Amino acid sequence: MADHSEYFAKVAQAVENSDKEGCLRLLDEGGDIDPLDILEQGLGRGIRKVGDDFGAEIVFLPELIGAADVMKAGVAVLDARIKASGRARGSQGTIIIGTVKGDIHDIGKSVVGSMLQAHGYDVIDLGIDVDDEAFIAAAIENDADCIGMSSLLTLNIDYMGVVVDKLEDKGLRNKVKVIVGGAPVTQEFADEIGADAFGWDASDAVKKMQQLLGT
Ligand code: B1M
Repeated sequence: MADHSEYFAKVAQAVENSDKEGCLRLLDEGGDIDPLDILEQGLGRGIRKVGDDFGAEIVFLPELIGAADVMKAGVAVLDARIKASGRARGSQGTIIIGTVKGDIHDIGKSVVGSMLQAHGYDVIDLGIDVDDEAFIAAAIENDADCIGMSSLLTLNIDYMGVVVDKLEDKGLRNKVKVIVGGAPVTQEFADEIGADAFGWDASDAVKKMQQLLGT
């Protein structure tokens, strides 16, 4: 297998430098490399470094926003490649996905949605800052098999439990499965709130969905 580590390091650096033009040029050059690898080992590595530096107060919000902007532009390019790699097949199920109320991080959630779509699921992406009513209304309206919730904020993930409880109240819990994910989310947390599955990353989310829906 070819060693792309130098290439991934350059992509990561372009994100860290908020260098959108350079990043998009690199993505053009890497058309034959697995887009998920570029995402995780290139773009993802860069944005996590900026996130860590932000947490350590080495960089500040403008740098975080600049790097996120490059990341988003890069994800859009890779998204198209991920979706194009999905073979046409009958629907494997309908999934409502969104970032929960109070949280505006949308990159990871969108990647998970694209991967599920590439694997034959009908994905309805409600976007960011999604409340319980919107999740449940969309699930009913689309006769969904599953709700997927994402959050990156530690203080926010409890809201996922609110949605699970509301599904229960409405008598929908046996009909609609729930998968949760995002950096602060763990399997233990998923168990605690009564979710059916936890996805570590986009590939794991697909694997768990296949297990959940028997597809
Ligand atoms: Co924010 N942010 N941010 N941010 N940001 C984090 C999350 C943080 C860890 C940075 C830090 O301090 N080190 C920190 C959270 C701390 C905490 O609570 N643990 C943080 C903070 C504090 C904030 C603000 C509060 C900052 C402020 O305003 N003072 C603010 C939040 C406002 C709000 O939401 N109400 C904020 C804002 C922003 C930006 C707008 C600048 C930007 C987001 C842009 C956008 O999304 N359009 C941003 C970014 C980019 C980050 C970091 C740097 C990167 C996030 C990202 O896109 N990662 C992040 C640091 C970090 O993550 N290390 C940080 C790449 C993405 C591909 O990975 O989203 O983890 P990720 O998704 C993965 C997996 O988690 C998993 O699969 C994905 C693909 O592998 N996954 C799922 C995700 N969802 C899933 C769902 C599933 C299954 C798997 O099933 C449904």
